[in-house]
Amino acid sequence: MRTLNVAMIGGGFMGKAHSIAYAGMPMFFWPAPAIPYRKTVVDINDDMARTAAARYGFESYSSDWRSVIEDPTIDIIDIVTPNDSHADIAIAAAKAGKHIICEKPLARTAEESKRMWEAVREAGVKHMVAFNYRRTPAIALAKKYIEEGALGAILSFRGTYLQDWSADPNSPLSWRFRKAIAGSGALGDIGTHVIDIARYLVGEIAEVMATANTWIKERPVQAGGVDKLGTVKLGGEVKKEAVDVDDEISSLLRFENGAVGSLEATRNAWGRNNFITFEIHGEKGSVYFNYERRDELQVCFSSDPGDRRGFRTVYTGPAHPYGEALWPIPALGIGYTETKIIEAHDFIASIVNDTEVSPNFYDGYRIAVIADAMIESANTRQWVKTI
Ligand code: SOE
Repeated sequence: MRTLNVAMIGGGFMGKAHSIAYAGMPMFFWPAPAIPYRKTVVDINDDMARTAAARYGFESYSSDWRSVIEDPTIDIIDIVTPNDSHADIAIAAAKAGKHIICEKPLARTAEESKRMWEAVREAGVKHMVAFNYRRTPAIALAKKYIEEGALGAILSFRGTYLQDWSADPNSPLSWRFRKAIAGSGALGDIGTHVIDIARYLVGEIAEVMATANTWIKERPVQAGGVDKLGTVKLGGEVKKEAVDVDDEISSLLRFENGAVGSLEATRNAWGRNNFITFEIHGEKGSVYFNYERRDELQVCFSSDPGDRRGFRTVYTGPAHPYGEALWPIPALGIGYTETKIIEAHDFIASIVNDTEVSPNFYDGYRIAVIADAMIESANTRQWVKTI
């Protein structure tokens, strides 16, 4: 069986998720398309790189990302760093002929994302952007129903991504609240997941009209270190600095195929944790999904007899997308890890079989165009076209 050597750049939370995915992928998908070998992990902090190598099972570590790009034994560059370094690393990796998987959002802006897409296209390498949630079996099942025509023509999409980890004003000002590093706030971090799901299920987004708000104008500064996603609070005399990104985005959507929709994303919604939801209405039925109950897809078909019509629950399992590879009984429990394992599988299969995988850097670029248009619309209070 072929082995592909992985160099992962970034040793934080997302590095953990990707490492588990490489280790677990052959356990779910057998025979595996290839075995991903965890060769080198890179972090600019030498201590973190050493710890990540030991903890995440990498053969070696480094604090210099350029050294792994120059290393001829590396097949895959995996980018799990903050957003401001994605473009430099990905463009250098493409020029060196490496296949690339990059965490979301692809970059800070559409302009950066476009340069990344052009670089991978010119190099002819495989590329993927890690919008993992579309690989939740229940979301892939919604896609199957839509493609089979079970919902008829799609009329509307209502999507949300609500969290509360930054609702406390004492949650520190990590890189996620700095425009220069993150590009945008809740929009880029989590709203882009909903854009990905909307494009995947309904189609290309043609026009947006948005509002953006920054509820907490300044936050205590986190001095270096890993972003702890609000689990650490910095109160008292700690220095504060201004937040220059959105805490919340709300947008109306018009799709190229005539469907309409809405998107809301915030990290300030007390009581909501990973509340990714969508409800889709078609001419012949509806589906509803909530990631906090991610084994379930709620469905309602107009063909159901009138006295039985209503939403019912399909629990995903072996009969559904990815079901044969996952667990043998419906509702045993799909998690974040499983979505990352499926993502790693589909990326590695695209390398081995020389096929295109989605979402790729083109999708990442399109998502960035739509996100930038939402910010423009929030500033101008006008509809903004995205194609
Ligand atoms: C923080 O909001 C975050 O870690 C996002 O960056 C991830 O993409 C999301 O899946 C979980 O929440």
